[in-house]
Amino acid sequence: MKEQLNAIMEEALQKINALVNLETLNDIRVAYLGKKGELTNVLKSMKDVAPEERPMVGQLVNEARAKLEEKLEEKKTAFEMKLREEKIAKETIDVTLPAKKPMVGHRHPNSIALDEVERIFVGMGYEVVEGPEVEYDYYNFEALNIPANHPAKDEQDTFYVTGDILLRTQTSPVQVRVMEQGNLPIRMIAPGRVFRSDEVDATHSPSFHQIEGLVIDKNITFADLKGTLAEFAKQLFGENTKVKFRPHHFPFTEPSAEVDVTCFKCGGSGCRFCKGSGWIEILGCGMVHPKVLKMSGIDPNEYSGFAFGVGLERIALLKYEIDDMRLLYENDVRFLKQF
Ligand code: 2NM
Repeated sequence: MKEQLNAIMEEALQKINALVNLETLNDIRVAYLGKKGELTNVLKSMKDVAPEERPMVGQLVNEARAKLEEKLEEKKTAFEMKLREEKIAKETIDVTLPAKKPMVGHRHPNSIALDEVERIFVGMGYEVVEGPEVEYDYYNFEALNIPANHPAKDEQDTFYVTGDILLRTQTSPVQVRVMEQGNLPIRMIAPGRVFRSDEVDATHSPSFHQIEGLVIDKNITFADLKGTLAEFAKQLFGENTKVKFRPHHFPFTEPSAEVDVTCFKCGGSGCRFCKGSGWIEILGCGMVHPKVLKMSGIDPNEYSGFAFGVGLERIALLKYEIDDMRLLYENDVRFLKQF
């Protein structure tokens, strides 16, 4: 029995030593240590061994098994080490290669334009005030001298949440809220998102952004309005920019005007950009209607004021020469990072 065991061991160890790769290692494990393996066979023939010798033989088989397992494990570790070393030798990592840059976002043209407009007005002592996008009909229309059945209400036909709550069509309701608080004088701009029932095209969107300005103090005149907007236009479009006021009508101001600036591309001589006119329309404005002041608790005999409204997208499109408003809403980084 002992000789048989020795012979098996010698053969097994030889085979293990002769192994050339991991794949055949397991075959040897099965052949010697498996359920039908050589060592198991030896144990099975234990019945032929004299009872007093059985413990000794059992121990020998166990020692043999342990030894084979140890050798197999050694060999396995050696193969795995070798494989890893080969892999490392093959993979050359060039630590001097530039790293992959993480994708970073970019400020939206609307945000860049808004920052610019805010900087200009904050520089003139204005406060920036925000308010709710979901408004009462009262603040959005009624308090701005647009009563029920007013045709302007039809033009601005909007998104109603309930009969008297809606998505604001302008940011002037923020100004009504400030006027109601009664802390005079007021110098403010109200930037923010507004909503109108418009079809999407190159110059329209059902949701866009406005910046409305309001100044209320004693002795505020149309001359203050003109001077303020002339300065604004210069700072936004360049020192040589001139402004032109054309009479217009808004329900909340009287008198009212639309303002054009000289084309910053051609300087006013006429080009493709300004469609040959030399002028580009940028905003609406006027002297706050006495009825609007009165409704918010301000005495029009003591105080007067001016207001204006500009479209943020319109400014961004003009300033960055973007020809389609839809580009501003697609969030394509390749587009956004140009500005
Ligand atoms: C515009 C044009 C003219 C305007 C009026 C007011 C308020 F609240 F004082 F009555 N805020 N903004 C105004 C005036 C807005 O947008 C084209």
